[in-house]
Order: sequence, then structure tokens, then C-alpha cells
Amino acid sequence: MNLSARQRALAVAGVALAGLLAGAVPAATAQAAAAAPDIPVANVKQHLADLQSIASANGGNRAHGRPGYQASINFVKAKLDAAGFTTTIQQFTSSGATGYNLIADWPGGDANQVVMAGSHLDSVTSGPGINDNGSGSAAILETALAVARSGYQPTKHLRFAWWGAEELGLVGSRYYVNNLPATDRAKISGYLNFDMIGSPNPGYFVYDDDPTIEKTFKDYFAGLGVPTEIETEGDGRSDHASFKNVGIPVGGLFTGASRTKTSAQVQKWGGTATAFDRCYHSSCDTTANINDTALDRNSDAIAHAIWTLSSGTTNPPGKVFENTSDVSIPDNGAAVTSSVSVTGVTGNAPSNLAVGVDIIHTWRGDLVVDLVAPDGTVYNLKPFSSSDSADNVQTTYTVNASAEVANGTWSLRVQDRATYDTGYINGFKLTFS
Ligand code: DTR
Ligand code: CA
Ligand code: ZN
Ligand code: ZN
Repeated sequence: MNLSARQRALAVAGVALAGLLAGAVPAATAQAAAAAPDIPVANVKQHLADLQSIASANGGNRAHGRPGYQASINFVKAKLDAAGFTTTIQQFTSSGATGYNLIADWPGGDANQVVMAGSHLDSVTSGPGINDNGSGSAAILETALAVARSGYQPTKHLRFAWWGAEELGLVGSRYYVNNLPATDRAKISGYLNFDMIGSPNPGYFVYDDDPTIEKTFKDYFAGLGVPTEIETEGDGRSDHASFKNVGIPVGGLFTGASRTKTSAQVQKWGGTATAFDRCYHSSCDTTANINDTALDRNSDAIAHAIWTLSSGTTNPPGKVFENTSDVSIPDNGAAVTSSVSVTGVTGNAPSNLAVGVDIIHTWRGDLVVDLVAPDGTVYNLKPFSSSDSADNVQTTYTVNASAEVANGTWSLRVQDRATYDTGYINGFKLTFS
């Protein structure tokens, strides 16, 4: 058909418009599921070194009812609190001694869909328990810290747990499950268990329980070119049993204990036809009793499973919202504000929200400076000081705002509470990393 130039131009425009209307929107508008970061095995090994030091300082073990276990719980809890997790210590009694579970929730995500990962933190009395089970405990600790520092926004809610008294018979995890209301049990979409994942003569075993969880792990190792086997001795042998017994989907990883690696497995994984861990439940289960490659691969597999099963997104690094308008501060008068409207940030604000403050004011001690979240929550950045005679407030505060929904109007609120010195707000900036 002979079309004039104008008719052709209109036809092309019509096709383009039809395309847009039909939803041919560039894929860039839909955020792809985030990929897990690499878990630095050096960080995991540092946690193991710290657990070793704790055992050495407390009679050589980290067993239930002993000082070394309490110190281990305090060590893990402190790191999680600093990273912005909501932590809970659950007490129970076993064999006449008080035991402790540590539960850590990452704020945000769908509370009706909980992805949970756990490891028992207790050792036997005969040794420091670095592979059994410092390895699992350290790996999920570093994975939890990676969630906090990466800006990952999980669609499902993430919960991590460190169990007490596993070596006495899954006591801590069973206590947790038995005291979890049925409505809350139903919210756990999967429980991932990690007990001995750094054995010195390792095998790569995947629990054959929930098929989705099993496939998630097997796909990861297939991507590494590392063959895996189904964990056959696991049923009832670790804390996943407490969850499986009440119908919660479970999975996990294991590198072997006192059983002997077969010659076929030596062909598959290397190593020797001896025990996977010759120091199982012995005093030699120290930091020397770890295979770094197995610890690294399993730590990365844990992160892969957590990211995959919670199907979230990661905020682009450093989303910045800034207001540079000058706002005069009345001398010894009412508070004034500078505000920014945050949009396009998924989920909650990070635990390390960077709050840039630029206030020009002589004798800055007169000033009270607050960050006000969209829901009105006040985070004091700087209190009044009758002695701080320096000029200007030009600094960046790091605020744990992980309890706050990110999108909305955030304000910097400033009040001059003493006469004579005056000034103004020069700038206010929020960086979502
Ligand atoms: N019961 C665990 C070690 C253990 C033995 N077999 C398996 C299978 C799967 C996980 C763990 C284990 C302990 O001694 O803590
Ligand atoms: Ca790694
Ligand atoms: Zn054990
Ligand atoms: Zn164990």
C-alpha cells in the first residue's frame, strides 16, 4: 500500500503506542529477585575463633549449663543487636540447669510467611564444639549480618535461631516449638537446620525433607559443580526434627560426623576413607578441626537459600533524598523543620540510615536536633548542651531506622533553647544504603 510520509509516521507511532499500552514497559521497572551476596569465610572463621576463645576462657567447653554457653549466647546476641535485629532470649530448664535459646528477627517482611534458619550453639562438655556446632552457628550469624549490611528487603520475614541443649536431646528447639502457638507455627514456611557444616574430611549432604528446600540447596551445589548426597542419618538427629514433628517444612546441610567416608565418596569429594569428623564430640573439635572450603561453600549455600526462599529485593546502594533550602532557627524559640519525601524504597528503612545534618549556628550547644520518621517516631540526634560552645552541626548520624517504613515524609527538627546565638538549617540528607 503506497502511504504518504505522514501516513507512515502515524502508523509507526500507532504501533509504538499500542506496544506501550499493551504493557511493553521496559523490564527495568520490575525489580528482579536479589541474588545472595558471597559470605566471606574469613568472617565465619573469625566467629569460630571467638567461640574458641570463649571455650578456652570457660573450662574448655560451651556446654549447656556451663559458663561457656552463656558467654556464647551473649557473644552472638551482641553482634545481632548491633546490626539492628530484634533479639529475644528464651529460657528453659534441662537436667537441673538453665538453658537459653536466642531468637533474632529481622524487622520487615510478611509476618505470615517466616523463613527460619537455626543452629544449636551448645557443645558437648568434652570440648569447644567448633565444628559441632560452632560451624552452623557462625555461618548463620554471618548470613544474618549480611542481611543487615546488604540492604536486602526480604518479601518474607526472616528469623534466625541459636538453640540450647541440643546435645541433651534437641531440648532447646523442642522447647521453642512446643511453646510456639499453633497460629505462629503455621506462619513458618520453612525451617533450615545447620549442624556440622565444616567437617575436616567433608561430605556434602542435603537433608531430604521438604522438596523445595532440598532443590534449592542441590541447585546451588550443582552450580558449583559439587556433587551432593541425601542425608540419611539425619532424621531425628538434630533440631530440624523438632520442627518436622509438628509439620513444618524443613531442610538443611551436613558435612558428616563420626561415620566413615566410603571409597566411592572419596572419589566424589576427595579426602580420606576415614571419619568425616574424627574429633566428633571430642576435645580436639577446635578451630583446627574445620575444612575451610566446606565451611565457605556451605555458608554461601545458606545465604543462597535464605535469599531464594524469602524472595526479596535489594535497594540500590545509596538512594539519596536531600533538602538544601535554608531554614532560619528562631533564637530561643519554636522548633523548625526541613523535610524530604522518600519514595521508591521497598520495605523498611535500613538499620544504618545515614542522616546528613548541616546546621550553621554559633554555640551549637543551644540546639536540640531530632530526626522525625513518617509515622512521627522521634530519633534524637543531638541533645541540648550548656557547655558545647563550638559552632555548627555538620555531621552524618547513623540511625537504626529498621522499624520504620522507608517511604514517606522524614523531617529534621531543630530547636534553639537558649538566647543570643542564632543560625539556620543549611541542609538535610537521607541515604538509604
Ligand atoms: N546429632 C548431631 C550430629 C549429627 C549426627 N548426625 C547428623 C545428621 C544431621 C545433622 C546432625 C547430625 C550432634 O551431635 O549435634
Ligand atoms: Ca564465601
Ligand atoms: Zn553433637
Ligand atoms: Zn551438633
